[in-house]
Amino acid sequence: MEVSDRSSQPIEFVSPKEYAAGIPAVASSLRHVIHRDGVARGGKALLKLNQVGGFDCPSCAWPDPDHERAPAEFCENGAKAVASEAMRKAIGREFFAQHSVEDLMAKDDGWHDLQGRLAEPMLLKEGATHYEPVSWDEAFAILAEELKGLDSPDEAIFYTSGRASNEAAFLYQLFVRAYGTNNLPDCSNMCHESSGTAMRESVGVGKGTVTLDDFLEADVIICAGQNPGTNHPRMLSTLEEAVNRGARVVAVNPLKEAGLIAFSHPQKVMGVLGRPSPLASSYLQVKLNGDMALFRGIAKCLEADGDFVSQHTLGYEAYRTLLERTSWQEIEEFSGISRGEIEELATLVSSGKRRLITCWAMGLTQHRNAVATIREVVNVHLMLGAIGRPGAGLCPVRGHSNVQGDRTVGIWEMMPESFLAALDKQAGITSPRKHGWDTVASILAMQRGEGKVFFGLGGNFVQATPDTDLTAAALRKCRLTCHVSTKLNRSHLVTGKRALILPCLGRSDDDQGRSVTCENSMGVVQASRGRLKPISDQMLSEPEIIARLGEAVLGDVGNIRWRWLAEDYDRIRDWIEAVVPGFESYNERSKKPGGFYLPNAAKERVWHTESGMANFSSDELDAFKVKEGRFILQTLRSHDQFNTTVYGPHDRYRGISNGRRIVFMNPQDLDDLGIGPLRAVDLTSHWDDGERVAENFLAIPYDMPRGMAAAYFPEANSLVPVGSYAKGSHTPTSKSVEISVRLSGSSK
Ligand SMILES: Nc1nc2c(c(=O)[nH]1)N[C@H]1C(S)=C(S)[C@@H](COP(=O)(O)OP(=O)(O)OC[C@H]3O[C@@H](n4cnc5c(=O)[nH]c(N)nc54)[C@H](O)[C@@H]3O)O[C@H]1N2
Ligand SMILES: Nc1nc2c(c(=O)[nH]1)N[C@H]1C(S)=C(S)[C@@H](COP(=O)(O)OP(=O)(O)OC[C@H]3O[C@@H](n4cnc5c(=O)[nH]c(N)nc54)[C@H](O)[C@@H]3O)O[C@H]1N2
Ligand SMILES: [Mo]
Repeated sequence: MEVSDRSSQPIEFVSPKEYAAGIPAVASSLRHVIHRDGVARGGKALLKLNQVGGFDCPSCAWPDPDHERAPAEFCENGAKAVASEAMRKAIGREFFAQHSVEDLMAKDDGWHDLQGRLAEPMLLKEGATHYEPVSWDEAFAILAEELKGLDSPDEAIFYTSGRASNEAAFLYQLFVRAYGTNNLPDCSNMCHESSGTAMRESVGVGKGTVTLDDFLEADVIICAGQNPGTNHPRMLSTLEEAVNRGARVVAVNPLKEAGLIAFSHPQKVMGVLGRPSPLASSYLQVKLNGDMALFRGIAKCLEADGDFVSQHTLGYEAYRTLLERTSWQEIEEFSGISRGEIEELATLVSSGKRRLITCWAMGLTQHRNAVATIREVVNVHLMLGAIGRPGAGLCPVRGHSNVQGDRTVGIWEMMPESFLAALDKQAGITSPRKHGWDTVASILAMQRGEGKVFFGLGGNFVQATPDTDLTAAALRKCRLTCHVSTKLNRSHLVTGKRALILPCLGRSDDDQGRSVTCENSMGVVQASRGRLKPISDQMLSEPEIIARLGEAVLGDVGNIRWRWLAEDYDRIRDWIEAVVPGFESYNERSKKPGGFYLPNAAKERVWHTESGMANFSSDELDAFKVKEGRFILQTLRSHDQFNTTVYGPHDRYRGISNGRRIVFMNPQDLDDLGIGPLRAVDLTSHWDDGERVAENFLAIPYDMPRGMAAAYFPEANSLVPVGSYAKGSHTPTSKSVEISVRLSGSSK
């Protein structure tokens, strides 16, 4: 699936920026809003973004301040997300009559996003070249025919992307389980699954244990494997405030990312006119996948907090022995960081009150040993007793705005028995107990011909998953693929025999005055209400779509009356309250300004692990290694995209204009290969089952450790083998792919 770069301008690169935000960020937000014809709509929407009584930003999951909120409580990339969703342009029957599926396939992802909002249900009939309009009734009849026609409910796959509200997600999993399967893969499988798995094993809770207030009390904040300047820009104001109060920020990242170096607050006069404030006081350019070694090294230097360790933990003795056995040589070699620097960091985190927060994102979760790496981070916190007290704790920084909430309310292929039993009692059904397929298993099941109907509640499966060509072929084997979506994407074009597009309301759209709820990265649940008049009367809300699906496929079963539930979301919230602990007085509390915190046992030092204690892990030290002459490739986000939605062709902070098909490499490595800047190269990935090639990436010299490479997601996804995933969490290893690099046109 090769798609060329849209931009007709030549690719340019200049030195990367040394700070994030400031005037260019403000200018860029406004440009995106205006460019997408949404001046009035987009502008109006921005005023309601993240305000009490307004709607939750559809971009990342970083929390809103608990106390006072600024009049403009959004960032440049939140503005881009809103501008993309709030487009006035509608695409319906004329658009699809004009463009065949094949035509649309040849366009790039950025072009798809610019076309506008999906405005009416569309059907691609078997053998047809074009989508045509279909009524909602007919669409549900087709879904019912296909889903009822399967030999087993386990032949259907129900994917979720993390933008779905709690109400939509709860109703969806209710439908899927009443239908009879746990095949509920979600974007989280590719995202923070490793964090959930690791933290549940270590501390009994799969979620972060800190709040925004903790950042203001922390002494040290480590940001490992994340690029907040682009992906969580509002986090920079939190970090800035923490630094102003005396905290030290330590960045751990193979790439020098502008947002971690310094920050200029775009919404403060000082920030716009004044100097950027430095953020990271030290910047460790770790090797890709070297974090386990780095944290092992820190632990090796620490003196444990004896009281905490004896009262709250198990496994310390074994871990201590392992620490002594791990050599500095291995630690330095795997991490690429010198013993001296590690010792310095260890002194920093163990001085004073030992108030340490560690934040991480995809740089830690998308490796083969991701679970072991995150457990190693937890080990350090356990040694310091740096969890469950003010200013200290674990902070996996979530991606999608409601990915955490979706999991809380049941989107998981293996929800625990306690949840299923409560669901069954409330709904009067018997949920299946057999675990379902996660994302990787779903791809393989479709490839084998065992997954036959694919339904997506949001997202862009073919572009988000690894091994693009293999996944595309797998989807094409389905009898039906169906997507509930706001915007056109490639998953509408790589279809089963028949395909449906069901257009839904987005976060910013007025849903007859109704509000939904979302849970942010720190466990705060609050109401979100869109205010923009929907651009078409043919769009339905997600809960309505699911209710009508339930009605068409199952009819009212047990205690479930689909339409009644979806008419008034208070009723869905009452059901969530009855099923999920922590949602007492849900309706009342979620409507209060600022919402409410869900309980988090680990934060209270109550350990819901099997042992009832927090567990040290003792995994053998490990790092991804490649053959001599090869490189480790990570796939990452540019500044102008939200996952598979491409807003533009630039990556401002990294100094890139007009191109996405590029590969960043160490200048010395490029020299050794005789590859000059901007020369076209072919990338070949190597895996047990053979090679995958992606052609014509332009080489960009970049400040990063030797032997490493970086290219954008989703352009480089075709190189990630579906069989390469994290042990224990099945998260594709999007940050460690073994590749070789050669000039395009040359033989090996
Ligand atoms: N604007 C915008 N916001 C977003 C998104 C978006 O696409 N656009 N996506 C959302 C989603 S779903 C998510 S999950 C988050 C993603 O947020 P991030 O995790 O920040 O996203 P990535 O671009 O994948 O960045 C990974 C970072 O980790 C570093 N890294 C890679 N490998 C390693 C490693 O082995 N060790 C260390 N220490 N660092 C490493 C990379 O150099 C890069 O800086 O952002 C969310 N927010
Ligand atoms: N190689 C590589 N692959 C990766 C990653 C990586 O770092 N590298 N990151 C992974 C991560 S962290 C994630 S989270 C996944 C993301 O995977 P997904 O969540 O599947 O992908 P998105 O690009 O966020 O989905 C975008 C689509 O969602 C639809 N959409 C937007 N808003 C709404 C809404 O309100 N309702 C509905 N129904 N639809 C909506 C739009 O049609 C849009 O085209 O990708 C993963 N894939
Ligand atoms: Mo994500």
